[in-house]
Amino acid sequence: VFGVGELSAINAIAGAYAERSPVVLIVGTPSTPSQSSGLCLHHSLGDGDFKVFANMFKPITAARTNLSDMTTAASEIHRVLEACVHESRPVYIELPTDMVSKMISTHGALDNGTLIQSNGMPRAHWYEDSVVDIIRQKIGSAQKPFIIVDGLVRAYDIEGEVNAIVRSSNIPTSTTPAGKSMISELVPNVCRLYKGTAGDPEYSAYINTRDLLIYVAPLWSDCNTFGFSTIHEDSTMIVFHQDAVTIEGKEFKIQVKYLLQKLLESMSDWQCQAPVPAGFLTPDQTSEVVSEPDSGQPIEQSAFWRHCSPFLTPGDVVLTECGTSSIGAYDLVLPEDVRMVTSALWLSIGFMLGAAQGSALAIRDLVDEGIGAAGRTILFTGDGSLQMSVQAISDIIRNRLGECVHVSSAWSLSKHP
Ligand SMILES: Cc1ncc(C[n+]2csc(CCOP(=O)(O)OP(=O)(O)O)c2C)c(N)n1
Repeated sequence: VFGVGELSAINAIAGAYAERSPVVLIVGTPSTPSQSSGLCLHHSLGDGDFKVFANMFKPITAARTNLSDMTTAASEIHRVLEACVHESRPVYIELPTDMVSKMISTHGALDNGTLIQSNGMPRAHWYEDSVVDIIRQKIGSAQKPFIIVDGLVRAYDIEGEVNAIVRSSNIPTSTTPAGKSMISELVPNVCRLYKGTAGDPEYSAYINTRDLLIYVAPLWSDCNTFGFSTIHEDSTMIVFHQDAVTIEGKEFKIQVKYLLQKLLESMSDWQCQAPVPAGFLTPDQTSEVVSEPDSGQPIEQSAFWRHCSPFLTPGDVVLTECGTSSIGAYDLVLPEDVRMVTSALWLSIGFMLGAAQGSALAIRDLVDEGIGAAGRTILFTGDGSLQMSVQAISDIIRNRLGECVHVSSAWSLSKHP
């Protein structure tokens, strides 16, 4: 609903814009005659301005349209959906009430079953090979290369390429909080999460002394970089963005998805020989044993999360709400094929319960349509955040999403170290 409804959603849409989530916001607006005659309608500001809310969404959506013209409605829907997928960001569609029952021509619309490809930018074929050569040469001549996989990998649709490079190259690799679950944590060259100055000083020193850092899809927010401490000198980094790669500070405009595919091909006969010290590997690859908590003693964060790890199984989607839950969950050890959803930039409490509902519903739909595997949705949230959107539990019950498991971090857990 325009005005009141869309403004209730504006925080979530801004978050989706900041964190690169593709969302389609469809707003039911007053009929076109009511709008053009400037009536004083409920849910409006009473001044006859019906564009005011759409204008508020301008800075936080990739594209907008008002379906007020039957002749262009189909092509307009196509245009905004394309922007949504290409930019992996929200879009905004206004639908006046009198247009709902109109029949429109499908001219300009997507053909049935046509998928919009994630990357719309034209390929710069003519220098792809030279850029691959430069990168390949830098990697080959580095003594101590290291890969950091960050949070925008899925938004850039390069998860497959990045995983393949990590596995085939054997280059020691880590993720940031936002990048957690973008690569399998059980691959032998995958190390613990990189927490910069907030983490183990020996591990940070090890990464700081790498002579080449390959940073993929960075989300360089204060929280995700632990006060910007995981961002290294330009001169030691190759940074892959969506449509550019920066090599030692020099930027090349290029579609990175194709660049990574060519890089993978060019590196098929090469493997990094630098071993990772065992202590820096993900804990499941070591013999580290977590002792049982002492009954009567407060449960410590460090033990709690490690004890939760065996509960996770392949196919699960794990959502961690802002606050203690998201920070604690950095220490979960994820089995193969577990997707983690967290926030590392917008960090608005309360959205994860609704997101968990959406995740469970999406998994069920994908299974029903035969295009996805079954898996549980597991939410870790604090009691404060839960209260922000607790009514989403009614949707979980209504949709019979029995697989949704909610763990509220109790006072005793969150307030004790
Ligand atoms: C919409 C919004 N309001 C306020 C904040 C500031 N904030 C961050 S964490 C937090 C407390 C969350 O409490 P709870 O969910 O119980 O988490 P825990 O105490 O376990 O960290 C608040 C108020 C925020 N991030 N988002």
